[in-house]
Amino acid sequence: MSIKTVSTQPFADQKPGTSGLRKRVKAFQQQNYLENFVQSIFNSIKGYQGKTLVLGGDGRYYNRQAIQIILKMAAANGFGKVLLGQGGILSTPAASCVIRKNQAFGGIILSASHNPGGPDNDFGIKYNISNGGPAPEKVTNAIYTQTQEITNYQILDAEDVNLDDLGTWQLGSMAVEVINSVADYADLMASIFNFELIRNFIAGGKFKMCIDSMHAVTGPYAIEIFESRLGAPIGTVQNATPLEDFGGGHPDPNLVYAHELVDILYGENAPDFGAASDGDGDRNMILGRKFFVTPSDSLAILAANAKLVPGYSSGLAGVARSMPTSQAVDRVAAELEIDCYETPTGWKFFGNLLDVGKATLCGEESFGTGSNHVREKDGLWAVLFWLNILAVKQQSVEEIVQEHWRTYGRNYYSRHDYEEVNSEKANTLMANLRSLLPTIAGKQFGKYQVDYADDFSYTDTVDDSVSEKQGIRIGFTDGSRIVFRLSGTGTQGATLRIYLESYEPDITNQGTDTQQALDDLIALSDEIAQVRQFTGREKPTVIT
Ligand code: VG1
Ligand code: CO
Repeated sequence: MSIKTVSTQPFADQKPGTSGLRKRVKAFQQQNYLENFVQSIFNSIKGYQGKTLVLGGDGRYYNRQAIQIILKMAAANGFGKVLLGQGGILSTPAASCVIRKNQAFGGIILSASHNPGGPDNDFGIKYNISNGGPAPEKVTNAIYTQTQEITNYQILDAEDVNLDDLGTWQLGSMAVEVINSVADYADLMASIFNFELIRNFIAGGKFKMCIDSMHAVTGPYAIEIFESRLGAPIGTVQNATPLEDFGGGHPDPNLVYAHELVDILYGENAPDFGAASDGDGDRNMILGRKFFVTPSDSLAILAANAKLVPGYSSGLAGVARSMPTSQAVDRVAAELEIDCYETPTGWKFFGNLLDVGKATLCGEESFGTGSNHVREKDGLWAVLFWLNILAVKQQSVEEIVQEHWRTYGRNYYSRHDYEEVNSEKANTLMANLRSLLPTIAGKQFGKYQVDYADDFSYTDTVDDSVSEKQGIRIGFTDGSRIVFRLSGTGTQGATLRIYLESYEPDITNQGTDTQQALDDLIALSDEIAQVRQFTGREKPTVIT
């Protein structure tokens, strides 16, 4: 087997976004496109010769082909070993778990998360560092620089590797060990949560639940954990076989795309609990019977009840949330007298806080929660956390949330997305908004007075790195906020995200419909940013 050096030329569009490089499958299928990016990862990291790389993906279309290419390139570039999820499957949190458990040098995860899959849809690739977490900006910037300078890549001239049978194969001087995709992750979950308690709770027969894997990667994990280890009835997990095109669906666990599960939880004889995960298994949606838990509330409730879970029984060191996430968790942190950190959007910004033990739980409004057990957000972990709390408290999901609001007040919260907007128009909207900031501070809009208006800039408290322009936020004196930012994960045009939040301490006003409660702020966001005018849209594409 010989190592081939192939000459190539840079592609201009290989800058990683919020979570790696995401493009249409067709873009990745261009000659040398994937190879360039992979070689650029290897060129930007040092000291991996003879070391171990973890590799796997969410099983979407092009996963298996990409894995063959990456294996041959890892071998040609001098890695000692690749730990590969069986069939090329590893959920994002499981990949993080495997990197940590094996003290691997790093990992490559193939996913475009909640974006649809299939030949005409999306694919993605992301590099994770030795702590198991997404590469920080200094690494992704270095990768990007390499993509712009690349002249050649190295690949082993070899037969394809058997991805499907457990065992160790030789690829040149590198070993490929095909591992069980689920076992290490399921063991980690069993070490954090009280499986015996949850098992008895489910076995009692009074409590019913439904888990939707949306034809994506969590299927095998959810079956092993909920049905095999926790004894939930067979069929508790639906849409459990990962498909290359996710059954033609959009594997995004929210009220819009997870409608199959929503119909069940809002239908007749609805179960007590429902949950869904996204394409790569790092997101979660939590539902009670005819009840939806806002992700920001979920984070706050997990933090407030963490002591009920064995893995967190000694308390939390601190919590962290992304800037646009609601401030519900801040109130819990204040009550617990622990620190609460506010970071830019994207899990990579939590890594340092978790590594040095400043934060134990982290979360994002985009259906992502996680903890220091891995360095990615973790969908099934959040589901288990809820089950553990439910089993201890013996209350319904709705009762738990309402009790939380009574104690801490309710943060009404919603995100309005305008998808596939013309990029130029979206950029103009943001530039215009930015130019208004100095004049907005202190201004009165109806009943709202602006407290602050800025473009969020973050200084990492551990390594002092600075990330600028992370979202425009307008805060009002009553604690309400409007945040505007452009998505860094979309593959078509621009996606404008508008995050809206208000705070209601009065129990008698906590039962309003969310969109109604945020009515004035929604109108105000349009007035200030001229959203309809710039986007040419009358309403958002998706409201969560
Ligand atoms: C979105 C979410 C962000 C999340 C990111 C990756 O990013 O808003 O909170 O971390 O997706 O999640 P953006 O830039 O499009 O707003 V995942 O499940 O796609 O790995
Ligand atoms: Co995801």
